[in-house]
Amino acid sequence: MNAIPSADARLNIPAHVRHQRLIAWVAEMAALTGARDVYWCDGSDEEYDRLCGQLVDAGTLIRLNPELRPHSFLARSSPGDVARVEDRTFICCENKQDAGPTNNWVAPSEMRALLQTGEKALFKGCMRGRTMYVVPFSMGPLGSPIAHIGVELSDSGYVAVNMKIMTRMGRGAIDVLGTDGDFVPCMHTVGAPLEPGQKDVAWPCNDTKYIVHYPETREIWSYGSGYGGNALLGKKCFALRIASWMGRAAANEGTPWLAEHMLLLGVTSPEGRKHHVAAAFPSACGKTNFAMLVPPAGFEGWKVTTIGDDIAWIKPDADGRLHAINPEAGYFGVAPGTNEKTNPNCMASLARDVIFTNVALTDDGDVWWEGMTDAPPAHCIDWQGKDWTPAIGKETGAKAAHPNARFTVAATNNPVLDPEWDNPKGVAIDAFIFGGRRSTTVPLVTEARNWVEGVYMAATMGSETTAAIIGQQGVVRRDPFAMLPFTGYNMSDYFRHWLAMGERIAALCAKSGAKVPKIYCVNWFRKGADGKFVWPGYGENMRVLKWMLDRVEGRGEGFDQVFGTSPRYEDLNWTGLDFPPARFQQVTSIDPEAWHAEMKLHQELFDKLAWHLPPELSATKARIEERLAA
Ligand code: SAT
Ligand code: MN
Repeated sequence: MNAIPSADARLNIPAHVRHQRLIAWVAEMAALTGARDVYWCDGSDEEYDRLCGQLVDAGTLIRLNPELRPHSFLARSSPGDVARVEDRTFICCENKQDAGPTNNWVAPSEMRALLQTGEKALFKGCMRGRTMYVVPFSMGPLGSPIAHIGVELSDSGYVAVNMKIMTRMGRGAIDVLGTDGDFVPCMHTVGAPLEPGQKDVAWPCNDTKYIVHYPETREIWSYGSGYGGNALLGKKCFALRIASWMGRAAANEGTPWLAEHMLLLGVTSPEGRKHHVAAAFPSACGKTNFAMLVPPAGFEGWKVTTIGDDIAWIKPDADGRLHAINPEAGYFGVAPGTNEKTNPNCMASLARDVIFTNVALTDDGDVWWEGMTDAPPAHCIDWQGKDWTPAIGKETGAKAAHPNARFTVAATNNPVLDPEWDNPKGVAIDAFIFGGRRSTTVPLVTEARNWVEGVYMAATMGSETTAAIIGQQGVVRRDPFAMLPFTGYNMSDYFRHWLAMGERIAALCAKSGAKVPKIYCVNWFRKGADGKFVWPGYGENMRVLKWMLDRVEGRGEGFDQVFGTSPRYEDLNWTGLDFPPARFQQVTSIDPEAWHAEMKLHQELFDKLAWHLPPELSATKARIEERLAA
């Protein structure tokens, strides 16, 4: 450890911290980064308000009109720091093959030289002139056997207050750690040191960005971005990339688990029967909307409740049931498109206590985004701080809110939060849903005939890209399990892990009488010749969900498709919706030509993932092709 002058005084270690490894690491990082001082977050409400106040003074946050949006703030990021940067995201394990062809890989020693040890290492002195916040957090209910602890060191106050909302952050996590508990160290810097006398900017960041994971030593090092999944390291970095590696590594001790990009919801029937569903969709494909779904007309008495909207950690119990927790405590959701019709529960969640990022500011001090209301405001300040009017928007194409504008809000603000959301044991999953954004080809809903076919569907999922990631939008890319940017190891090994999990739970369920979850593939996004979505989506997805749960309960009819089973028109409840059979045909039809082309894309994926690709998947593909040819 490098000695730093009067280290202990600058470290400000609170009396309740008795974890020597943690203290030593904080001291080492303070020395490496040259932070001006160290602040240990306790996670209290008083602290949150104080830090937000400081961020308002610094110009990072704007306090919204307390009458219209109480206890809420707006942040505007730098225009170059608006989404996850997948091409700057690295899995640095010893063996390149373990990261696999879907991840960027650099040898750990090389990356460490670049970030930490080399002469010009990026983290050396990176926090000069700034406070280093120590942010202890639990992913999952405090003390849950499924939960894990992380500690993020960050020079961003914005990160600290977002982590308070997104995780169980503060003193509680320190208490769980005790004197020698395990934690995942998460280093984060915006990469913008301040020289003496230099004035700060509202959103410091760096054009150079590195989002780095060392899965073998369970470390995260993030440089240069202050935005979302690049900076709130509990989320994608820990709860998906590192956790997916941990879950598979745990198979060696006989306790495998899954870390998945899935929402978790509860559905209760009018008779009071409750089921739990986990659903995987790529970023910005409506997970939050689905997790807060309001059952439509014709579904009186049905209730959908939210356990999580983005990530699930899933462990089998001794009876073979898969128990899932939401490791997060808040939602970092896409604002544009959210409104009273698409997601009234979300709008209610956002009534107060929110940090908005990159939405527009109205003249009366409230927020607005595209799709929030039918008519835009006559004038507002756009996400870049510029004047915006509908005329300017039309003329220049400028959006008032960035398409990846986000809200950060506590789960407890959600009026349909499931009572079990904080249960340390989690909820037992009855069905998995996988869905991409596809304007063609993939039908509304298909049930896999068995676990292997379900894994095939999920593995070959494609989706059109969105603003949640930097890069070209609207191009179809294969996004296996909606985990393409989040699987922290070799994708083929990930498929094997899923297949092994299926075998394991099938064996346990055979003994206990429990049921193996069913697997569904959905597509809400088919478009007609007019370029418009055919399926109304949102609350109407309940009709599809109900069919799935009928099937789970051993009722519900369907017919055999090329892959899996789909409902006929008469198998869905249409009460309250005018959706004629011809339109249903448009969203469910299988076009053999499109599917021949699709199968080629599946093969391209399999060629890319040839190393360790489970033979079951190629065999399933061959069977689908036989049916297609028949
Ligand atoms: O920025 S995040 O990674 O947290 C959001 C997303 O892409 O899903
Ligand atoms: Mn996500």
